[in-house]
Amino acid sequence: MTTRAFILGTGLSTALATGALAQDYRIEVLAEGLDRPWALSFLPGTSDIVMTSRSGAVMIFSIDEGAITEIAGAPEVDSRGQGGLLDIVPAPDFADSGWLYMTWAGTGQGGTSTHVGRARLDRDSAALTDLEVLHVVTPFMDMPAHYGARIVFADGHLFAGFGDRNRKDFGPGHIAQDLGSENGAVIRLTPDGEIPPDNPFVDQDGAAGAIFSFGHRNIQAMAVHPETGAVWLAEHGEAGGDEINIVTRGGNYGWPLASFGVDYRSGQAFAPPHQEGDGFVAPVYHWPAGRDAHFPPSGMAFYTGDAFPQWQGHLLVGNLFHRYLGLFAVDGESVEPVARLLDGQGWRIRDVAIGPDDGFIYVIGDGENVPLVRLVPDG
Ligand SMILES: [Ca+2]
Repeated sequence: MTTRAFILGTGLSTALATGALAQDYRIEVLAEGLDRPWALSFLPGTSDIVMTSRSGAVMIFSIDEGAITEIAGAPEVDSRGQGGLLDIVPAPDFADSGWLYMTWAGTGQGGTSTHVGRARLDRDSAALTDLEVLHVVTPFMDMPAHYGARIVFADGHLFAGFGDRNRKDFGPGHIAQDLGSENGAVIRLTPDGEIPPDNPFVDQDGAAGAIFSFGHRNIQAMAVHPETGAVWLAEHGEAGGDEINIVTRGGNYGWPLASFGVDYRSGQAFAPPHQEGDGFVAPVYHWPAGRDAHFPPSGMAFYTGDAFPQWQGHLLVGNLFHRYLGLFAVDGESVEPVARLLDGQGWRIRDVAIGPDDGFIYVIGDGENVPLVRLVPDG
């Protein structure tokens, strides 16, 4: 592969602490000046990366050419606050169907809501066609925050995780505890957007049939475990109390009735922590309260390539506020932090993907004027 010509620059080579997972790497900058990117995914069967911008743009970065092509026909989005065009994921049968699945904030009913849709990618015309909305999260709300919204395919279905729209009523009536609301929940759909008849709440009066799990605060990362096929996610706590969870059918993940975080405003706990016997699904890993130790997650990926064999099966999660990519050792359902990758770069991490051919680790920044980089083993 002759990829060096377009590389804009290389960063520091950073050795990890000693240990079985130690590995030097270097940082190669592939593109600069990106405007508010939110997601990146590799197009199956290619070395091309599809990316979104919260402004509403869909772009393809060709590793072979080192160039970005903007794709026409993206959905109309509301990019106020934390909204805009969010995740983008190719269908499992992308090679045949060309479907790209997306999430975005859209307007209606006097507010905004997270939308899930898909469109076919026509490479020849650099356009999306056949755009269709598959699911609109209900209810619409007037707060432009905590939309989620990641998508993964697992178990032959589409899973999407949404946020609680930043509701501050920390009681049992909270929207994340309301099975009639899809905010603060994970939904499960067929690839055509239908509600599967074996979803956990389809026969429950007043419940949204799409819901698969609930009691989540703001899901910003999802990934499928490469061996178990389980859906893992990371969600923001309030001030601290961020969590890594494994999604279970019908599970209540506790927000805001159980949390390791504290109220942003008062600094006081507003709920007991997750504990044995409270009826909530506890996280497999959580961060403590407070801004120093918290870990507001962004994108995540299990490492599955050959370039970093020590990291095989372990988990990479972006940390927005503290601006690094966390490497976590995973052993079954045990999760332990190992290293801070890309620490000291000065930009927030938004999403991470593993190159299917080269096994390198691809990362986009968050905010305005941020790069696309990759981590390549060194030494
Ligand atoms: Ca929880």
